[in-house]
Amino acid sequence: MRKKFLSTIAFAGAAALTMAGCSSDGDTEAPDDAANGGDTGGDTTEMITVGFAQTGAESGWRSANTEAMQAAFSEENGFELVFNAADNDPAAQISAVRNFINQGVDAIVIAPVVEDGWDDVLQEAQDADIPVILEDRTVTASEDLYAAWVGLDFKAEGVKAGEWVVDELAGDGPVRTVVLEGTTGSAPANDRAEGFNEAIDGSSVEIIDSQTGDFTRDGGRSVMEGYISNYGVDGIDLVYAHNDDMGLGAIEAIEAAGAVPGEDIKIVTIDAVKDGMQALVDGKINFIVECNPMLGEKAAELVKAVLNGEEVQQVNYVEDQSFTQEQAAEVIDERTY
Ligand code: GZL
Repeated sequence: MRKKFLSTIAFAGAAALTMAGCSSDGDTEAPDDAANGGDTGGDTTEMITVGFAQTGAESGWRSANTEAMQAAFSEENGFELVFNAADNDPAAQISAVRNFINQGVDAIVIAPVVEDGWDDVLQEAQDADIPVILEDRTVTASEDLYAAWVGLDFKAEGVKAGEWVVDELAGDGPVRTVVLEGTTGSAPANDRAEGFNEAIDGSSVEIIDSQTGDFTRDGGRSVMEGYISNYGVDGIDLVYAHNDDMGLGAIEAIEAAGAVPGEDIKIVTIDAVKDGMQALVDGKINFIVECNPMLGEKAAELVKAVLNGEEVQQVNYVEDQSFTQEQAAEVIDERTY
């Protein structure tokens, strides 16, 4: 699939220099190779065709991640990107990967919607000698079936969120907590729950309900409406949302019920995208753990290294941080997503 083409810039440049060497005043010194008919064929550049199977467009984080991937896998960086967004549908995503295999792409990058169900299609990619790089979420399939993964430590994000809650909110009385879970079966939903539960274990933080909002704002709002109808705004002390978008939906539901988000009901979320950080600055969210979506450069570096036959690290973590309301106010204007 790799296409070779003359790097037109080098060729045109050499031709221009040759012309300059023949100019009337004779003053422009063209480089020797151009002046004496040297090789001006330029170098050939191989375009790498990459099939990218994105989860969908479910959240602000996903949009930032897609933009970062498209910027990294650009033509000027030597890539031809075949992009598919699966609308959060695991079956559609696996089908998209099968299409990439049939197209004979040079490499496949996947942000897997869910952890399970990947063994067969990853084996098919390996049988077709097409390397697979995972970005963002992980899978339960054997590491032998993909070349590398780049992303964030979701469990650590859940621990950070839980530790802040214990330090800032836990005391004698119970902290009655409702959870807005990410997409069922996804690595971030599983790991952020595990990390948070570990961190609150033995404290007065009490999870009274936990349902999925599928990482979307609408999902967060409708699940929060259900919680408010079941427990009343006075029956809930804290919302732990697995991403900003569901937290922003919860804010809408809390305000519609006449309560004050960030005060009557505290909110802790994960991602730190622009809208979430603004809500944090505005006092409607109390703490955010960042999940850095800028994974494109590392993913592109891994693809090129693997195709060049270089050894690569199987697990590649990207750093992230966390923000209180005061910290968010200091940095929000300089953030890029
Ligand atoms: C996390 C990513 C999650 C984000 C959500 O790396 O997979 O999916 O936290 C996004 O906002 O929808």
